[in-house]
Amino acid sequence: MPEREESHSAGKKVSGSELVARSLIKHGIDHFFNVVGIGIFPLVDAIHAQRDKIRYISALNETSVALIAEGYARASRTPAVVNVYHSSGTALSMMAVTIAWADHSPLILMSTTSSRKLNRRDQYAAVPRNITEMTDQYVKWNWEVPLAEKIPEAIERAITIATAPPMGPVHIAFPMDVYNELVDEAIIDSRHGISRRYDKFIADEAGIQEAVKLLSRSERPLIAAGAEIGQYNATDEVAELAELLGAPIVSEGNKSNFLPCSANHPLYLGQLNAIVDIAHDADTILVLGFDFTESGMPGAGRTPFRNTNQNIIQLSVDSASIGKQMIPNIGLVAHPAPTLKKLIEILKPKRVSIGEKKRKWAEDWTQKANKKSHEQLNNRRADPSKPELIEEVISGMMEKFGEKLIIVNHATSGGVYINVKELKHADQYYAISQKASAQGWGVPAAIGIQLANPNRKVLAVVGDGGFMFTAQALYTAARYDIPLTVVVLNNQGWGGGGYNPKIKDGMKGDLFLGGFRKKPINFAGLAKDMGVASVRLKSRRQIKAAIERLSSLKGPYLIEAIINPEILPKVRK
Ligand SMILES: Cc1ncc(C[n+]2csc(CCOP(=O)(O)OP(=O)(O)O)c2C)c(N)n1
Ligand SMILES: [Mg+2]
Repeated sequence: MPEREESHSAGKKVSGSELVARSLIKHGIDHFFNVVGIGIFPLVDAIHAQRDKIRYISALNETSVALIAEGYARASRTPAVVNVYHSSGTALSMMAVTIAWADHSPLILMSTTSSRKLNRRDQYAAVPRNITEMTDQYVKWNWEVPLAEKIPEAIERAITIATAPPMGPVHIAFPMDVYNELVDEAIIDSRHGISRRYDKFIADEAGIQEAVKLLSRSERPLIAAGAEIGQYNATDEVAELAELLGAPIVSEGNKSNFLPCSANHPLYLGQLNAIVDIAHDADTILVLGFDFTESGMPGAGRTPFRNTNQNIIQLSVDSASIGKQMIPNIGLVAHPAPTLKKLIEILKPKRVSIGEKKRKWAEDWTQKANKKSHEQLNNRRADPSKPELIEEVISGMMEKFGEKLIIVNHATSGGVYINVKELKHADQYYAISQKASAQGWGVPAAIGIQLANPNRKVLAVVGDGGFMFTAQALYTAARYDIPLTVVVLNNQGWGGGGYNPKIKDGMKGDLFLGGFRKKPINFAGLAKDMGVASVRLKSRRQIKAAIERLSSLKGPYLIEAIINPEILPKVRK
């Protein structure tokens, strides 16, 4: 017998499931998200054995648990690990994978799949081919781990790839028998688990110089700052640059998954969709890690960045995004924080003049943006001089929790009631991008965001239709006393987005289950029956007490705010 094998039989053995737990801990993973099932029990036992280092979080189905993990990954900007059951569980968790792809969350999906002896047969919880094929379109990398001894390598690769800019989801699969496979400690490569990465890469200096030249000459400069700025923590740099240039800032998408600067910055005008013409009016646009969703814009299919008589400077951590949605004059591939710092450093001594004309340009657009948001809000109030109940709930929460508050916006047409301008810091706000647009994200993601921010207060604002996609996720918050607050805007169903006229359209209305008028749902009652403290708000007299009640609660809270269903679909422009 060869010498090496002899030493194996004499050496200490470790099981595949222990290797998974050990490798996760080695990489600093401190939450394990899972729904259990046949094949996964040995792994859950191994995680449980390490419960002082890794917290086990479960949910009633894989859609919820994977969305909770996505929220955790998004907010912490660190990998979140979710392990799911065979074909069906992987299919249910795919919603989170599509969102993690769109919004670049470092989600690590692990499927437990058929044992190596039985795969590709029609057997228990069968998978027709490799389960990793399910995620092929959405992940940066996937791998079905062939041997238990490869587990440390698989986990290190998954974490490294998911977190390398641009961040995004990965998928690894474990045939269920690898959890019980015993491996000799001696053959496990101890190098795994110690890789450090330095990735704050700065753009080519020649490109930065070119950008400085164009920006300092510009009379109508605009900063289109996208989610990358918030995700890679370059929000202070964006604010400083805007001030140096006298340039207004617009953010991406309908809701912006990360804010690019504090929303109360005087140069922040809100989302580009609302004032898309500013992009046509600007002479130079600095496009920073920005994804725009054309279908949500006036004149869909027509890029707001024309690239004629206009200079476009595009910066992204993702080389594949340069030129994808617009063709820039200057494309910079780099991490935004050091690159913007360098840009500021070169620009500062130049003392770019912010003359009368330039100041007026920015002021005019600020006024237009403010007017537009006032109009939108007033159109969605029964009486323009009186805030709706939900607005008062949100402002009451802002008052009570101050800078500790984090708002998760998945309110569909009710998003207009969230006054982001009241938020002092970019890290007080999360939303799903239009690129991901997936009803049901809000509540479970907010649970994950609360887990990632145990000392903050998460307030999820959701529509009643969206809430019903994943309402049972709240049971996780109830069981683990996760103290988020959820506000459900009850407008009797799918109110905006063109659904309402269809729902009201006689017989056709019966086709759309999303109108809850015929059979109203009691959201506060539903929450209460799952063990979540709740209140149904019908009048403003109840608001103060409803918010005060939070002081005595340990776990989650649901506030159902009633609104006249006619209000939200009133304006649809
Ligand atoms: C997974 C998924 N399915 C379907 C849709 C299409 N959709 C967009 S909005 C909406 C209804 C939202 O209703 P609600 O949350 O009550 O919002 P409201 O318009 O009433 O404010 C649906 C079904 C979607 N975005 N995601
Ligand atoms: Mg609704």
